[in-house]
Amino acid sequence: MQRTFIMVKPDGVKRGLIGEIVKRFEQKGFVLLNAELMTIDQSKAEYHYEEHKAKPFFGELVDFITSSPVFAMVWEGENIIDVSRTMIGKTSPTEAQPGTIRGDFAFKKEENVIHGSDSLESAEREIANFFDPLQLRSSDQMFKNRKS
Ligand code: RTP
Ligand code: MG
Repeated sequence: MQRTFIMVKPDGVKRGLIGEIVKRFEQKGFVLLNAELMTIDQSKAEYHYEEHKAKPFFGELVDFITSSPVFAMVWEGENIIDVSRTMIGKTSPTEAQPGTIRGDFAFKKEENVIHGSDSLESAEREIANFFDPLQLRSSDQMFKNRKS
């Protein structure tokens, strides 16, 4: 079972898309392990986007992600890293297919509503940047007392 880090970006929160995005992941059958509405500080943002440090858009990217609250989440499910990237759609909303989150809701590359980890390594690193490992139960633990 894989875990991934999913984040509704400031534009998605402002536009009231948290519920729609959570709904899509729940409908797919993934399990929400933790979530928090939070304002990201500069150092967490720079660490999160470290791979883009040398790119010309890095400063704007960090300014944007720290500009107002994001909705950070950890989700679990089979093959969730690849599947969630497919559900999210291409980085550029003009290329993202209808039916994907970016295809349906975004129209600007710089404001593309949602982030999802792109590999096992980045998922682990991103989850640890935003959540305390002790506050992350597995879905088995969460549902062990559930009847049915
Ligand atoms: P994300 O990390 O946010 O899930 O997006 P991604 O994997 O699809 O795209 P990535 O290449 O990791 O880029 C991170 C974010 O940087 C912004 N970006 N701006 N101005 C530009 O040319 C440019 N290129 C990328 C996007 O908002 C992208 O989501
Ligand atoms: Mg990325």
